[in-house]
Order: sequence, then C-alpha cells, then structure tokens
Amino acid sequence: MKVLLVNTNRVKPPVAPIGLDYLADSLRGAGHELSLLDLCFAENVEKEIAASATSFTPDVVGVSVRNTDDCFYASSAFFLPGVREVVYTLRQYSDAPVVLGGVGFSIMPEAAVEYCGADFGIAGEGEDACVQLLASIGTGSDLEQVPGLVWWDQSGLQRNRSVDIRLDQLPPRTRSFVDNQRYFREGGQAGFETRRGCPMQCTYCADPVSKGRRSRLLPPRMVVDELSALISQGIDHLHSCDCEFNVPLSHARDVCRAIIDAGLAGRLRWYAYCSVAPFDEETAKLMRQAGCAGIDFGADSGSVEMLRRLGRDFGPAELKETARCCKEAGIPFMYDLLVGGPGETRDTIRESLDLVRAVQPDCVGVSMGVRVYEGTELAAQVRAAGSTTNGSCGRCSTSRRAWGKGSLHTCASWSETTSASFCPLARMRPVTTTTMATSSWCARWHRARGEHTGTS
Ligand code: B12
Ligand code: SF4
Repeated sequence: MKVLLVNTNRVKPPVAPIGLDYLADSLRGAGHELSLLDLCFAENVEKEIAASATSFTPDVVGVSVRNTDDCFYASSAFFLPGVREVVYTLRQYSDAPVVLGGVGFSIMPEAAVEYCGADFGIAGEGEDACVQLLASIGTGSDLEQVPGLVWWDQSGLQRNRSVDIRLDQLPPRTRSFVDNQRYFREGGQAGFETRRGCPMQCTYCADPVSKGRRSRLLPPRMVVDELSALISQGIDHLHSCDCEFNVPLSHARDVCRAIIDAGLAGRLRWYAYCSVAPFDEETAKLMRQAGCAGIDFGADSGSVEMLRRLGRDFGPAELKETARCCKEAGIPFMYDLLVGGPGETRDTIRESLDLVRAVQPDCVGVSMGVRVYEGTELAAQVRAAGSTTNGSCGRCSTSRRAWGKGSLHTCASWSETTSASFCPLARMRPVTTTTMATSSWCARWHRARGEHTGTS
C-alpha cells in the first residue's frame, strides 16, 4: 500500500518525529511504499498538504500527534485544533482513510479521534499495530484484532486492547525516513530509545497510560547500532526518549557499557531523564563515561508528605544522595519540582526550596501546577474529591449550580496553593492547576469546539 505519514508537530525548538522513523522501519519491512510530509518547517501548511496528497496519492494517511498540549500553564498551548485542520485539509485532497497515532494521542485516543474527525487511531506502540491495520484495511476485515485500534462501527467508537510489543524483535532502527540532519541543523537534538514503559506509581504520570506499566528493554546492541546510524549522519547531540533512563538501573549500566565498548562515548553528547531512585555513584560515573552531558531528574518535591501523595517512593535522603553521586561523577544535573499537587502548602513548598538550596543542582525547574491526565490516579482523586460529579463538590460543598454547566469549579480546599478544576463538558479532563492558572486548558477546549465556556 502507499502510505503517507504526516508530522504535525510544529513546536520550536524542533523535535524530530522519532516515532515516524520507527514506524517506517516496520512498514517498509512489510513491503509498503512510504512518503513523509513533515509540516514542522512548512511555510504554507495547506499548500504542502495539497502537493503531497495529490502527487503521492496515498491509500492510507497516518497523522502523528506527539503533543496534545504543552503542559505549561503560562502558555497553555493546545495543539489538537491544528491537527484537526490538517485532517480536514487532507480530506479535501485525498479520500484515503486517516489514522492518528503518537504519544500525545495515546493519552486521550477516543476524544482525539472524534475531535479531529479521523477514521482510525492507534493507541500505544505503532510498529506492529500499523502493519496489522494496513492488512485489515486491505482485506476489509479483522479490525477488532488490531492492537490499540480506535475505530468506528455503527454503535460508535470502539477501542481494542493495546499490546506491549517485544522491543528485541523490532527491525533494526535505520533512522533514515525523517530528515534528522535538518532537525539537527535547526537546533533540535535527535532522540534515541533504550526502553519503554514504567512500573512506578506516580499518581499524575501519563507514561504508564501511553507506554504500559512494564519496563521493556531494548538490547544494548540495538541501541548502539541506532546511535551509530545517527553519528554516521553527523548527528552527535542527543536526548534519550526514555521516560526514565535508569529504570531499571542494571539496564542503564548495560547500555552505558555497550556505548563505551563500541567506542562511541567520545563521539557523543547526550542527555537523559532519570528517576531520583534507583541511582548510585557507579551509574553516574558510567553515564558520564558514556558521553552523558546532563541528567534531568523528576525530583517533584523536598517534602516527604508531598512525595508520598504524588506516589513517589524516594525521600529527601535519596534526593541528597543522588545529587552527591552526580557531583562526584562530575555530571551536570537538574532537579524538576512539581508545585501545586494535592495537599501542597506554603510549608511544603518551603521544604522543596530548602532542599534544592541545600543540594545545589546545576539547574532547578519548577512546574507550576500539575496536568491531570485521564487514566491516572490523580484523575481518580480529582473525581473522588467531588469536583467532577453532579451535585456538590465533595471537598468544599459548593453546589454544582453555583459553578454552572460548562464552567469550572475552583476548589480552594484542594490545597493551599492549588485549585482542582474540572469541567463537566470536557472529555479530555483538563487540569489541576495553581490558582494563577485556573481553567486555561478547559477554556481552549471549549473555544475550539465553539462552545460557551461559562466562567472559564
Ligand atoms: C524525550 C521527551 C522529550 C524531549 C525530546 C527529545 C528528543 N530529541 O526527542 C524534550 C525534552 C525535548 C521534550 C520536549 C517537550 N515535550 Co516531551 N517527552 C519526551 C518523552 C519522554 C519521550 C517522547 C518520545 O520520543 N518517545 C519515543 C517515541 C518512539 O515514542 P512515540 O513518539 O510515542 O511513538 C510511538 C507511538 O506513539 C506510535 N506513533 C508515533 N507516531 C505515530 C503516528 C501514527 C500515524 C501512528 C499510527 C502511530 C504513531 O508509534 C511509535 C513507536 O511505537 C515523552 C513521554 C513518553 N514516554 O513518550 C514526553 C512527552 C511527549 N513530552 C511532552 C511535552 C508536553 C513536551 C513539551 C511540549 C514540553 C514543553 N512545554 O516544552 C516539549 C515539546 C517539544 C516539541 N518540539 O515537540 C508530553 C506531551 C503530553 C501531551 N499532552 O501531549 C509527554 C507525553 C510527557 C508527558 N507525559 O507530559 N520531550
Ligand atoms: S514520573 Fe517517571 S517514574 Fe513516575 S510513573 Fe512517570 S515515568 Fe515512571
């Protein structure tokens, strides 16, 4: 089949669509003919869609949704309206069915398919599912067998169960479909993967929702081959695309040793997200030797109380020890704080600030507000708090009528610094934010749907 893959991510600095590179290896392996429409640098999106759809005449179009929004309250960018525009424009120039996929998509698959007016979506990993979907479209059967597929039947949207694929059985990663060199020239680091999924229980995190709850590992040899493919294109600054590079620790060490043994360490500078625990001095030193130039740790808080509420299993002692290990190994590191979760008070914020002042990371990031994702423990807590139900808010007893249909209830009792907001109309379950940030996601969602947003 002729498959047009479209990258809709236009966020700058640019991030190369690594997911499409991986899909291409699998689809080519299955004998499909591919074309890439990368809209990241497009000057005229409609013109480029028209040119690509009419010249290539695809049988199927795959549209990637990496980010549904930017998870940043100050800007509150919502990207799905742009994806919907792309789908509508594609429809003007092609009759091919449109399939959505990508990590952002996988967090809210049914809502995104419906909102963007797509024919299909694949929630979760795309490599095997795409190949199976094309076979099903070809024969007109077995849609219910395609892992993670979101599809329409007479009764509405259906969603099949996602299946965790075996990473060691994937085809070699050639990194040859996307113009990674262009991204590199334009200031974007290339990505690489060593693992998928996360077994940890952080209450707010969407990673287990989109990538599964089991750690699945790529053989270090495959990682080294992929890095070599990028180096041979002149790309030597990279960012790991693992949610946490060091879960499990033994795999992080194995990957580092493989990079060192292959002689790639001196030719690479790479950065990684890591969990504060498990971590130790040996791993820090190995990462440094393997070319790691910086680690971004999800520290979240310096308060034990807050860390437990967020589902973290480490505390201030680990935060201090991990910082010590990085300093000992000479590896620059950053601590990311999450401010405004349930139960946050001025005192817990003070504890966080005291901790980072004491351990002196090279950089501290502070996220004001916590993005609430459907399928997470935090979403369940927001619901249980009563702000999502009819009647009154379970925490402060404000009557539902007082905040009105389609508007947002701001519950001051959620925490001293946070408002739990929920809009009964929004299917994407927008957000818990600090009082400063209340309601922006929801308002955008409704504006995009042309709906009245009440007090939001
Ligand atoms: C690494 C990372 C970064 C790195 C990227 C480094 C790099 N060079 O690639 C950096 C730090 C730069 C970054 C930045 C941002 N990130 Co980020 N990032 C990630 C992370 C951890 C990995 C993304 C990744 O590449 N995964 C590996 C690839 C292979 O997986 P994948 O894209 O999901 O692709 C698979 C499937 O989705 C599917 N698939 C992919 N495309 C398609 C297309 C079709 C048609 C189909 C059928 C299937 C399909 O098949 C692929 C293979 O199985 C994710 C969380 C996660 N675990 O995925 C967050 C994540 C994607 N980031 C997120 C955000 C918000 C951002 C920022 C907007 C933050 C900000 N405010 O600046 C920016 C955006 C940058 C940009 N230009 O887009 C959010 C998006 C949330 C959302 N609501 O959509 C995520 C999910 C984290 C989170 N839980 O909040 N990020
Ligand atoms: S925040 Fe990190 S450690 Fe926690 S569940 Fe998400 S990916 Fe796992």
